[in-house]
Amino acid sequence: MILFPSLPLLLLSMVTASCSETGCCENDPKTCPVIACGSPGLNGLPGRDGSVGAKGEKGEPGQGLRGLQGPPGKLGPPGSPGPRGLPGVQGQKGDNGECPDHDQNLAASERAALRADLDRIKKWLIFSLGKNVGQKFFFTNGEKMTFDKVKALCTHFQGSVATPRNAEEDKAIQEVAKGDTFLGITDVKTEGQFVDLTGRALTYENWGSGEPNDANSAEDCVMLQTDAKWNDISCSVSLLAVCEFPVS
Ligand code: MFU
Ligand code: CA
Ligand code: CA
Repeated sequence: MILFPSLPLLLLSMVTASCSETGCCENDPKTCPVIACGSPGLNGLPGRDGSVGAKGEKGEPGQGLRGLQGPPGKLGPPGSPGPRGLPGVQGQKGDNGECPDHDQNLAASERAALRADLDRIKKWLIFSLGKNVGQKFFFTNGEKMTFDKVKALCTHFQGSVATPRNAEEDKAIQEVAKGDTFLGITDVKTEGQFVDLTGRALTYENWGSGEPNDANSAEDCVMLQTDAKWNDISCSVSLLAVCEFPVS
């Protein structure tokens, strides 16, 4: 609502008010030259609200009841893993697995095929590298080494140092080696008593003339020479390595 539509009207109302207070006019005609004397005017309406004051200081905490507890906060990050627990109790034995007939037949045929392949590979190996006499294969890697190294090499390949049990095996070892070779025979345990590496007595011997002589009291190994004869020799010399493997 507009209280005073224009400034002149507002001034007029103010002049009227001051005139009525003094109760003059007749005594001082100069003061109110325009307005005729009469009853005092009505009070003006209250002025407009003033502008908003400065913000007051924060008040003391209220004395009323506390508010309700808020909802739980967000989940925190995972902690580091704990120490390993003790092993659990062993479970019960499981049921027997199923093995249909056709699977067994397949496995059997696969086994037969593998067996055939293996036999063929063995024949190639013997043909190109080794010799087969009776129930033994003889092989060499063509390297010279001390007796202990020959033993380790043959054992590594699940064989043993070549040990002739008869003339035929003796000849086969010579043919494989083509050089001075260690045999799997020693008198380390009892001087002068040559046995094989399992401690068994020899079934065949082919010593050269005057051998074994334990020269310098230091010959406990046996060498198959290129002249096909045996000679006792130091185990520390390096000779060709020949191993034997059982035929299976
Ligand atoms: C013979 C052999 C020895 C050695 C030496 C050089 O002794 O018995 O083993 O080979 O010759 C005289
Ligand atoms: Ca000896
Ligand atoms: Ca000798």
